[in-house]
Amino acid sequence: MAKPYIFVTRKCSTQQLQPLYEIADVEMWPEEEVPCPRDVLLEKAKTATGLLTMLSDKIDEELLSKSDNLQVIANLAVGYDNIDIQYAKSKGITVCNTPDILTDSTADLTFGLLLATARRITEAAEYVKDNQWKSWGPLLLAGYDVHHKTIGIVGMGKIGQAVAKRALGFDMNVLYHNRNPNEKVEQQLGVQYATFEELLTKSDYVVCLTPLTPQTRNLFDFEAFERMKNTAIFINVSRGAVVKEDDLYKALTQNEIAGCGLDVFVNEPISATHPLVSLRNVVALPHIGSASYETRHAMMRLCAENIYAVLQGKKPRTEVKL
Ligand code: 8YV
Repeated sequence: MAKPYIFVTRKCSTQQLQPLYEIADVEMWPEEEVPCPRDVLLEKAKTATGLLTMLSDKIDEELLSKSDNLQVIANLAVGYDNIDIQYAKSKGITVCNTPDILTDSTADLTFGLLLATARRITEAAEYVKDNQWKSWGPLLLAGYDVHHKTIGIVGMGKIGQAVAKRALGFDMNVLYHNRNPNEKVEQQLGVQYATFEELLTKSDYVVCLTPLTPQTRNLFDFEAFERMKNTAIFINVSRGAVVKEDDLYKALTQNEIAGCGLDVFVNEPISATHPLVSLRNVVALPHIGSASYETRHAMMRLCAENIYAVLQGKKPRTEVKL
């Protein structure tokens, strides 16, 4: 019997994918940073038994309808808004993601981005590197305090809770908004539920960690930014499309808010000419929420483990449920 064929859409560590090589023919797109072109992905998917995909791969009806051998898709991310889950399920394809193992790394990055934006850390480091440090003034590169301020977390899932724990370590007052209040989390962490509007009005730091769904698309529009304090800082580590980027630009240039830290954008990758990047009070990162060696390797191993399990007729560890 022919071996299963697995296509991996970006260069990953073969060591982390080792179990797959034992049971399947594994082909990997050779580039780490250049995405596999759409036509190549469509072609490979036609015969693949398994796909190991990234967020930038659009796994839609066009692709899935022609992938008659496909049994499993393992997405190297906790989010899966790049995959038509409903359609995949209707074809009997198992879809897996990588939850939990990236929670702490993503929370670390979120808090780091918050600190960098509030205290202008990246700007200050560039100031020294650009040889601009010629003298010293009492308000040179002054930013905003983080400790003892109010943070409002939109999306109190696992990453939201991990960010809340870090915020509590900085003596912050923690508000959160979620589809439903979570009493257990409130009791465990001492955080407080707020309506979306209340959270926007009261928070010094508004942190977006909600998944992208039809309900959360464009959630942060001009009206939302207008509600925030003029000294508020907005942080987005979820998905770019949760924000109306033109409205965010307008809010920043009209001083509706004081700054923002963004790890995600509507169309990634962005270039240095992106209007938001041109602003002094914006810290922009290239979607690196979970990008530590330890976590990305663990994510690769989990993807491999999930594909392996499905191909052996077993239940994968982390299947996306509808
Ligand atoms: C991914 C992410 O690792 O997990 C997610 O949903 O956004 C990141 O952690 C990255 O986008 C690679 O697919």
